[in-house]
Amino acid sequence: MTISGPTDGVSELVVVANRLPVEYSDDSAQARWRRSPGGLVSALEPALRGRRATWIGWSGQLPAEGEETLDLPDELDGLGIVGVDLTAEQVELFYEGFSNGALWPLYHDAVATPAYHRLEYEAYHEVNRVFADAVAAQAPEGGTVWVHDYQLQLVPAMLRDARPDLRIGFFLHIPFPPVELFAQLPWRRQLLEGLLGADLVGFQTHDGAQNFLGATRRLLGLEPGGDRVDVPDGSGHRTVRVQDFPIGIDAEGFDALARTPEVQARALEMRREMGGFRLLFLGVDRLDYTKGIDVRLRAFSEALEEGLLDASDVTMLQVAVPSRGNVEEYQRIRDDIELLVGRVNGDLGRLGDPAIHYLHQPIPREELVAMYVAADVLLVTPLRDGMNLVAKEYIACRTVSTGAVILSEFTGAAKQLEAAFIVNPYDIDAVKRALASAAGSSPEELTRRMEKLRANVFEDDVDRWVRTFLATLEGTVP
Ligand code: GDG
Repeated sequence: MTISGPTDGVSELVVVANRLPVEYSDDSAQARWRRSPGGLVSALEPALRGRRATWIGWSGQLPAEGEETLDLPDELDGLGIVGVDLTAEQVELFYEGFSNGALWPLYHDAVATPAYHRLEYEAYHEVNRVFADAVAAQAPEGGTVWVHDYQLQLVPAMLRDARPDLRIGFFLHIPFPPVELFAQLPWRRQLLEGLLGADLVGFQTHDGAQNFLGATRRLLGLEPGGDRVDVPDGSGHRTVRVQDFPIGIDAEGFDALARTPEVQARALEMRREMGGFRLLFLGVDRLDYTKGIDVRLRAFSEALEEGLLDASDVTMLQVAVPSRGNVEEYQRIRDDIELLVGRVNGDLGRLGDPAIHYLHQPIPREELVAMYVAADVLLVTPLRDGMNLVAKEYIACRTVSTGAVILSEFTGAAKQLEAAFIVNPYDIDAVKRALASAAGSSPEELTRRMEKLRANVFEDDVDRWVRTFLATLEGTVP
């Protein structure tokens, strides 16, 4: 494994995440690396602007035997880039194995059974060490480091050992489970101690922060108080702050894109293509078993069968973006969902007029925004979700304050978006009723709700998330 990129160590903020925010494009005469669109990099853009920053992560490259990895640029649009190279075996064991086969299901209420394999944990430890070493070599004296997400939970403590001069923040994008579940993990102590290497540990929700503090009490015997916990450090102790920082989106950016004539025209065209129906229901998710895609398909089809919704009046579009296709559980959920779509369309569709339009492909951003503009009702029914940005993006695109969101109570977003139609996704009858209720609400009622939702999304936007996290970490918030 090699580290590539600049080595002069002069950046002020170091961001560490499993993936680098870059992609290689060879679709033009000028093949080159460019910033990958969306995701964490757009979220952090405002914070990265105006200060020196370096991003450390894996480029996603897995060269075939005998091939070299492509050289990464040292810098891209002013952002320092440092690549961490991983082997195919490490990706299989650390990423697909421990991160996505053990931690992902465990942290999402074990909605799929987590698999704990010692070899995979060893690879997780090894790869976390590689990331920590890369950061230790890059970060300037006294600099700030922001580590992201469940793949890198051992990094904070490893980094503190090597570089006690650094200010270290960690943010978990997914839920942190109740201690009764977390306690299953054979390496629970190592992960808690890993996270406690940070000065600030951030979660999406208050519940996540409380679950973590509870785990430090129950499993490490610490005595957390308020939003802090003291941890032994040499002969004394160190205080770790633990708080919720609900992530937001670039609401103004989505709003502006939704207003462009091109997107507006495409939204109208989409509705025509889908039969010009009165009401369009929409779901957009990575194809993941936590997202409850089957829940909404069932509720929608039962609502049609029982006449709660009239098939000649409604249609549904479900986008299931391909994700983690090498992990077995993901292959199974794809089969389950596609079987269900086929059944519903077989039973309830008509020639040229399916009940459910289904796409299993990545969608360009403008097209996605046109879908948000076109849809009357967004269905967000995860069994558990850290936040759910799709709900917030849809709301930001409802520029004329129409439309409705059906939102699972088990998303982080439900804690903020109280004016949505909040549902328990395990209760199909309740989801069905919510569909009918959203479809039958008066325009005034929907506008009243949407105005509240838009106020939430515009106020707690991504800029605020970044500023609050970094200000807390850097000590300007007492
Ligand atoms: C994790 C947590 C938390 C998806 N497909 C396409 C596409 N996307 C974009 C969406 C949205 C993002 O990806 C998905 O974010 P979500 O929040 O909905 O879900 P996860 O991927 O599970 O994200 C989650 C999040 O981290 C942030 O902290 O909210 O709880 O699980 O931005 O728009 N964008 C485009 N084409 C696609 O096909 N353009």
